[in-house]
Amino acid sequence: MLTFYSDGTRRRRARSELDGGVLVSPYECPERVELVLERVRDVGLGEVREPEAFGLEPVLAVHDRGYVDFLARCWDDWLAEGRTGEAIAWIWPTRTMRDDVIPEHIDGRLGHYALSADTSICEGTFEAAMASKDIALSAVRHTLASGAPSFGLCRPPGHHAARDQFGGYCFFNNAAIAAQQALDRGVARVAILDVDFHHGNGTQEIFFERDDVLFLSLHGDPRTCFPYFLGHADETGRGRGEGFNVNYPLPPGTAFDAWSRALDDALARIRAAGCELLVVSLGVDAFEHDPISAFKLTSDDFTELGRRLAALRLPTTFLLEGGYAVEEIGINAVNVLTGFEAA
Ligand code: SP5
Ligand code: ZN
Repeated sequence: MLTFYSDGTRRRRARSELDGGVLVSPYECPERVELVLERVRDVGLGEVREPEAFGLEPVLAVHDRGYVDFLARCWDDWLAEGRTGEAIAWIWPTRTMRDDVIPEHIDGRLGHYALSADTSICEGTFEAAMASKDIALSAVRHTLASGAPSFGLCRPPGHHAARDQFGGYCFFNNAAIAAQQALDRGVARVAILDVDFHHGNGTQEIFFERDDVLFLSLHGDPRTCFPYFLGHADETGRGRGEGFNVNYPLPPGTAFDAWSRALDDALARIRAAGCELLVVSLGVDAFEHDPISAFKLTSDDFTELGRRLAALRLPTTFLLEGGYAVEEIGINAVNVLTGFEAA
């Protein structure tokens, strides 16, 4: 299987994440991709290729132009205020205020475009997000052209990024951009299966009213897990999209037996919907030793996940999302891919 990767993913090297009231060194760090890349090479998964540069057009097919402009300029606007730390949102247009007038001041703009305070913006963030979406686009185009599976070693991740919001360490929604690209190139229906521990709120929001993308997510129940405000089972889609959004909220402590029952249900729905392409939002933070998550999957369970995905016999693109047990991230992510290939 081909892997797509570029050093551009390492241009984001944030210093601060607000976690439990203190600023910590971010869980989503550049070492993550270095270790996955090392593992790809160690197991001989296949060639590692540089992505092509696709510019902003495929980004604007799923994201708002004002949002993209905000991301492109945010760091400079922040520096122009004489700030020394990283850009972190601290006020939001909450239920009691207005959200229809976008502020001019960078602090107000950050609040408008951020969905959480865990994600700082620093120098290189926009460039890394551009590299990440180019990796996703290159991977899906390879799968479309050849029918062969591909792995996009994306960083930063994407599934929390909505049409006009960043957060949860995500800026551009790589899976949504890749799925839209496939549709624009003639695929009739795409399935996005999100196995990251956290709900893929951004992907859900982008496709909620559409029937050309079937979105399915297995995740920690939002009653107790980030992102808290989306990801319940009764969110099934709206309008034409009714029935094309499927959430599997699962309780903290869930291990592979219960997790894989939800997985098998999701796979049956992907089959029944006649999807022509599978995009896997491949977070590996459902791992038992992940520092910020609460599921109990083992490294071997990730291999079995790969096997079950292969049974769909669909053209498949894997895109890296979360996974913060940095020591084991390479083993866990690549286990999915080798399990897929062995099947
Ligand atoms: C892509 C992805 O996996 N994003 C996840 C973003 C979660 N950010 C909030 C993390 C809160 C961590 N609190 C854990 C406390 C343990 N010290
Ligand atoms: Zn996650």
